[in-house]
Amino acid sequence: MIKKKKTNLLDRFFKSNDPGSIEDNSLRKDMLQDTPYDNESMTKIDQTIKSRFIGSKRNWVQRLKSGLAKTSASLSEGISQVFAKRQLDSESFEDLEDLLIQADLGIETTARIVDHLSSNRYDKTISPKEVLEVLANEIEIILEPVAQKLDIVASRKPHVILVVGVNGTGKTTTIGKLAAKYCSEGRKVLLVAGDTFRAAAIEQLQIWGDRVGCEVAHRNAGADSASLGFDALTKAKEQNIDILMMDTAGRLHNKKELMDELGKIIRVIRKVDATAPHDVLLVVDATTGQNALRQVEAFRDRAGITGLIMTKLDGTASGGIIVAIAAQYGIPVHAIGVGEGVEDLAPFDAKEFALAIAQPKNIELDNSDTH
Ligand SMILES: Nc1nc2c(ncn2[C@@H]2O[C@H](COP(=O)(O)OP(=O)(O)O)[C@@H](O)[C@H]2O)c(=O)[nH]1
Ligand SMILES: [Mg+2]
Repeated sequence: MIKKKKTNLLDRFFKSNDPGSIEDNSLRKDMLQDTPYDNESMTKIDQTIKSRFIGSKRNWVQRLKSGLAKTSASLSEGISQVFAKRQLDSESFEDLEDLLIQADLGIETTARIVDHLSSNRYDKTISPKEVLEVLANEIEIILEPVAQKLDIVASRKPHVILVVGVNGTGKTTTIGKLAAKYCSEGRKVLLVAGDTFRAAAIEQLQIWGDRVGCEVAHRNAGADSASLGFDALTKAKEQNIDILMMDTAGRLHNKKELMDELGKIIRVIRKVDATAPHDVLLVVDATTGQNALRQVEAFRDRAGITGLIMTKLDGTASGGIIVAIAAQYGIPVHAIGVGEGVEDLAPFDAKEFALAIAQPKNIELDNSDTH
């Protein structure tokens, strides 16, 4: 199992380049006003701040676990049936392969897990719990390299993020959540209502802007998205904005002219800043299943995506697909959506995710009736 170097807890949840968010620092300051400044008090204060984030982290993990409960239950039930009182042989491997493929984990991941078991345990008995542990381990190894924070480079004024994806995946909501996080860190954020197809989409982003307290550049429905992007970026440069996040209309990945329009947005933005966009984020709905692979491929080829955010992992998600995407494309996964609220964007953690899919707890009770 890959051991992750433990970094500061707050750093793991929030930005790496900053010493701490404005919110954390002001909380620390408020608490210091009534407290003597010594080591013991400082430790207490830091623990209080940490517990706030541990609290929200637990909430995310619970949502993730319940979102993946269906996948994990069918995996653990299936594994219990296949491996109870049975040796590892070619027949049990085939049954395991079927289970893993059904869970959307993908061919590479399935092959990895089966290879691991066949090279180490062939002809031996194995408990369902052990199989699940191997599964969690291998999933973590696959996810670890792609679990990467979205790094905002402070010297870029602005750091430009373009958000793309098919309809209804959660692009606008995710932009709102990210904007809330960045604004709370004291960064100057400009949102761009680049989904000019529908008036409601422009309004939706404006509501998020009002809610989190940041400006939204917009035009009327039907306006040219690329030229809106050009003007917004020009304005952001003049106003020393830290982060510009541009929404785009949802488009089917197999509609050529709509995909070409994304290329146009990028070309026009580059007339203002040749290095932009610095991130092109694909928002993928975890309930989509296998279709997500085709979306990743098309948006990678046509819009040069640099990272993914997977949403709706709180629902009845088919979360295994994220493992298949990681194994096949190796594209960074920056965060996951675990609800519709402003705080429901969790950092993507390989171990947490692996354990949520392969929850060993599910079969601990059944274990007694295996060999
Ligand atoms: N349960 C859940 N719903 C989400 C999540 N992210 C977005 N949504 C919902 O999905 C729907 C579509 O979201 P929207 O941001 O408008 O998608 P867009 O068309 O890609 O911009 C809305 O009802 C959102 O509230 C999530 O992580 N979990
Ligand atoms: Mg939208």
